This record gives sequence, C-alpha cells and structure tokens, in this order.
Amino acid sequence: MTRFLGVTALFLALVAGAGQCLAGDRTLSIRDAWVRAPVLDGRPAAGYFTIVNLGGHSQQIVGARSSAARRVELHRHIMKDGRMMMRQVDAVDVGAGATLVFEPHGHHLMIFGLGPVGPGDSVPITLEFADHPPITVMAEVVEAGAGAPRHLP
Ligand SMILES: [Cu+2]
Repeated sequence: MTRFLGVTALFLALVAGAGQCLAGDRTLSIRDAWVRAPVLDGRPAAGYFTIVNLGGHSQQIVGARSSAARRVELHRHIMKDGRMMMRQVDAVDVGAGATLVFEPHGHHLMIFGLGPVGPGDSVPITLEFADHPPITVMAEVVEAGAGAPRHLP
C-alpha cells in the first residue's frame, strides 16, 4: 500500500508538471555536485553533477556561474578525427523525465578563476535555465586527478 501511494504521488507530480512552463515551476533536481581542483594554479577546474528533470517538458541549461569563480562555462567532450576534444556549448537540453550526468569525458563545467580551494572544501555552483529559476548547489572539491568523491556513484 505504501508503495502504491508512492507511485500515485509520483504520477500526480508528473501530471502537475506536465504542460506547465511557469517561472515558478520547480521540476528540476540537481545532486552529487563535485569539482576537481586544477592541476596547476591558474588552470580551470572542472565541475560535475547529476540533473534530473521530473517535469513534463524538456528544460535547457543555458549558463552556469559561481560566486567563488570568475567565469563558468558549459563544455562537452566530443570525438573528432579519433581524438577526444572539448568544446564550449551554449546550452544543454535535459529532456522531460530525463536524468543527465555531467561527468569526466562527457558534459562538464569549466570553472575559471576559482579561488584557492582544497579537498574537502565546497563551492557554490549556480545553473541557469531558459525556462526555470536558477538553482544553486554546493559542490564538493576533490584534488586534481581524483575521481568523484567516494560516496557518489
Ligand atoms: Cu572543458
């Protein structure tokens, strides 16, 4: 019965989100945010997170910023001529009901001018959307070259 109620609640939440594109419509969730410190001072750091779109229409990430950094860009890795390269992108789509993982060798944030941080610190990351209020999350800092914090998938 508990399970049934849970499913019903999710269904109602999806129905409530469907077809609505209001500014106050909060259908996005961001979790597991982390930042890999730069190898050398002055080089950009990389940021990663998981975003879930519980809404009934697709959403678009159109920018990112951090009060702890000078500039944050949206990037993705692509294969070109058999080589892995990265490109800045203007926007990233998150389809209705989709989960998108920003991760090494995929979509990521390039964080320029990040203040002095070390492993265990947290930095705020704000994502901006075409049709959703900005969302700020705290990202855990790991040392250069390290993988995701161990408690993350
Ligand atoms: Cu990049």
